[in-house]
Order: sequence, then C-alpha cells, then structure tokens
Amino acid sequence: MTWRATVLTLFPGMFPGPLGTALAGRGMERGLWSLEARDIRDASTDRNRRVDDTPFGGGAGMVLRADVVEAACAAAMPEGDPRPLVFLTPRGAPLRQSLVRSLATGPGAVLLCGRYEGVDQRVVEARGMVEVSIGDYVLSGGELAAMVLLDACVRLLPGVMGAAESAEEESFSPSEAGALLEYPHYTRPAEWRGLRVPEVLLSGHHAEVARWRRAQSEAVTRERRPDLLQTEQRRDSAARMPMD
Ligand code: 6GU
Repeated sequence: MTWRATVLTLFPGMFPGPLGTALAGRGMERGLWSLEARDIRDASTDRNRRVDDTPFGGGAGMVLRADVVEAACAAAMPEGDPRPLVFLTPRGAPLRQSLVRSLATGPGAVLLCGRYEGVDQRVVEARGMVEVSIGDYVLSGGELAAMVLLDACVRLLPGVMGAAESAEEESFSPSEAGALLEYPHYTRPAEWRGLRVPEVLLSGHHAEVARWRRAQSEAVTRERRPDLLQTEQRRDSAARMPMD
C-alpha cells in the first residue's frame, strides 16, 4: 500500500522540492509513497480569494480563517479518511522520532502548513489536529517543517532504504542503543594531512572498537546533550533513539 501524504499550503509550488530527489524521490517514483500539495486558497469563497483576517484582541499580523481551513481539510480528506492531521507550528510539541515512527506505520498524514501569525484555534481543535514544531527557532512558514517531517517518515517506509542502510539500522547503532549521540566516523586514508585515524579502529579488535565507540558516544552526549542522559528522559527502553 502507498503511504499517502497531503500537504495543505498557501505555497503548493514549494513541493515536492527536495523530497522529489534522492532517497525520498526514488521512493516516490517507485510508488512507495505519494505527495499531493493542495492550495489552501482554493478553499476560499471570498471573491478576492482571501484566506486571512486580522486577529481578535489586536496585535501584529494576520490569522488564517477557520472556515477556509475547514473547507481545505474537507476537500482534502473524504469522510472517514483515517490519516492524522498534523499542524506545523512553532507552538507545537517538539517533533520526536516516536511520532515519526507512529506516522510512518500508519496510512499517511495530512499536513497543514501555517503562515502569517497563525491559524484560528477553533478549527485546530475542531479537527483534532496534532500541533508539531521542529525546533526552537522561527521559520517563515510550516512548509520546510512539513518537508522535514515527511523526510523523516518516508525513510522509514518499507523498501525506501537500501539493504545496506536498513541492515545498519538493525545491527548495533549507538543512537538506537541507549539514547546517545553517535560516535565519530572515519574512512580512508588512514592518515590525512598528518592526522591519524584513532588506532583502535585499525586494530581489528571488534570488542575494543565497540567499547571505544560507546565511550565516544557518552562523551559527546555529555558535552552536547546532557538532557539525553537524564534518566527520566530516557523513557523505558535501552533500545530507543536519542530524539525519541
Ligand atoms: Cl512547524 N513552523 C514554523 N513556522 N516555524 C517553526 C516550526 C514550524 N518549527 C520550528 N520553527
């Protein structure tokens, strides 16, 4: 079955963009997933195709109207469409690999991209949208965030990744093994500009390599993401990804 993505946006021309190339693009060509970008403006009944209005209570910027967004959702999703509706907004809960995995396991997703100051909250709630952010910075719209979310989902779909890549994920990978950042990687030449690859990696001692990598993972995690080492953040299993 094809995993089906529908994006509701004021800028449908931004899609598929980078999702039409590389791994995701090949997956799309092979029919493993599909992408439909729909113009929210097509749902406007206004003779000037207006989609936004000024915020009640005052303040800067404009707000996408509830009636327009509802009409766009209704047009995109037939009654009983089982796909979750995700609203990309900096107000959302942080995107984690656990949500990515759960979306990738399902039939697909409908993604609403915010623009302007926001979307009338009544339609967000009436439609039971899941509000998601991709990080603590502000983008000019939800489109790039939607692409990030789709890329993360699509790479998990059965058949999208080659045998080498998926095999790598299933074997030991520190990022899967204990909520740690990855160890550093090296390849040939063994010496470059006078810089040697760590000798342990050339030793052929698999157990020592594994021990060294684990120590590197712990050190870089302590340095960059100490929050991942807090036990209450590690959740139940020792077999989770860092961003889970
Ligand atoms: Cl989902 N949207 C916008 N506009 N900015 C963001 C974001 C989303 N996530 C982080 N920054």
